[in-house]
Amino acid sequence: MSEQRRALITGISGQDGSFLAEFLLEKGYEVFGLVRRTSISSLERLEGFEDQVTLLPGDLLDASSLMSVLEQAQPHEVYNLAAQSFVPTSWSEPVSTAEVTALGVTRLLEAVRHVCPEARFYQASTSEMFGQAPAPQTEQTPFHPRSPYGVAKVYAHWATVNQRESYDRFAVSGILFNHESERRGQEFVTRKISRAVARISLGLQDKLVLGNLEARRDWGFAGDYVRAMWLMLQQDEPEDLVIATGVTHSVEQFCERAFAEVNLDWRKHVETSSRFCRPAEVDQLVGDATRARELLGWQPELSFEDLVRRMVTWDLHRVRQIEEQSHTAAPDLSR
Ligand code: NAP
Ligand code: G4F
Repeated sequence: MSEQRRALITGISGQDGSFLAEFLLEKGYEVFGLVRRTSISSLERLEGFEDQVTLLPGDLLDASSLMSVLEQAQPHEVYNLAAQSFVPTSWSEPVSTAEVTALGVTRLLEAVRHVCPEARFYQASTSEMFGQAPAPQTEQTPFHPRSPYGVAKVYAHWATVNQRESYDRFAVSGILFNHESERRGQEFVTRKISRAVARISLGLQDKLVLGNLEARRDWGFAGDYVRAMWLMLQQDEPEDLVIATGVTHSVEQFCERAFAEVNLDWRKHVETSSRFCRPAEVDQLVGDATRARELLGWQPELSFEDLVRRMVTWDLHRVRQIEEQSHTAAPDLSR
């Protein structure tokens, strides 16, 4: 009988980490997740399968913790999904973003090289690295990042390529375009919209304030994208790939679609404010994932329309649930 495969996921508490953990468990992997200490638990996304994964304490800022986690897990595959991933925060905290999102990757690559050099390594790269480069963007498109986050990810991308070229390691960088789900953080625009649509339709708020409505993104479904991550590590040869749907929509179009799900006119509820605009914007992202289709046989399954419906439906359910709980909760007299 062959040995059970072991995978270590950094960023397991995040959107992608939770989908990837579920995916790998279904494939029969033993799954380890690196989690950092937070003042309140950030493991909500692992609800329902938390007891099937082994969580190990560590932080991309702390090299010794990475060595210790790798020694305990002895993984065959390492998926580095941990990052300070919210683009606006990278302007308010550029140095800490670089520490985690750029240098953190070097710390992890070096730790893997010393502890388990045979482990295959996946780096979560991003279409933000393309920035203002003309669309459609492919593996050959030169990078022109427009945020400290994008700059940090370009460093991490090349650090991964360099480990591959220097030490003949299986290390790859997946250049993923925006992917969303009901597990997306509430500060990202799609989830901000789907949640507000739910609250507005239930009469809990009236307005939604956004920034640039003209920005265009190639939005896919996170569940489809973690499948591509795994496929990239199953190839005979390591290769960096673009993962995208090839279809782009504006923030305005996302609003229109989401409000239409609850039969509301987005124009009556959406306002804009410069507060949510960025010092430098990425105007348009559209990925060409031809190479991934050829090599991995990968293509997205959920359409833009189904993605929006899924997110709005989930938020309607969730907001109703929270409302019901707040009305039925008994006062806590013990404090
Ligand atoms: P996410 O939901 O923001 O998750 C980020 C994860 O990183 C969380 O688990 C977070 O842990 C962890 N983390 C942050 N700082 C850390 C540190 N110092 N040490 C250890 N862990 C740390 O992001 P996501 O959307 O799942 O994205 C996953 C990865 O793909 C990220 O690297 C992101 O930059 C990249 N990416 C995302 C997209 C997209 O559209 N979603 C597209 C391209 C690339 P806590 O729970 O403790 O905060
Ligand atoms: O949802 P966003 O914050 O995602 P963004 O900046 O594209 O970054 C996400 O995707 C990247 C892949 O390309 C990842 F690497 C990154 O980690 C993250 O997951 O913003 C999308 C667009 C932007 O153009 C922004 O200016 O929506 C625009 N927008 C308009 N109003 C807004 C808002 N974004 C946010 N977050 N909030 C607004 O109110």
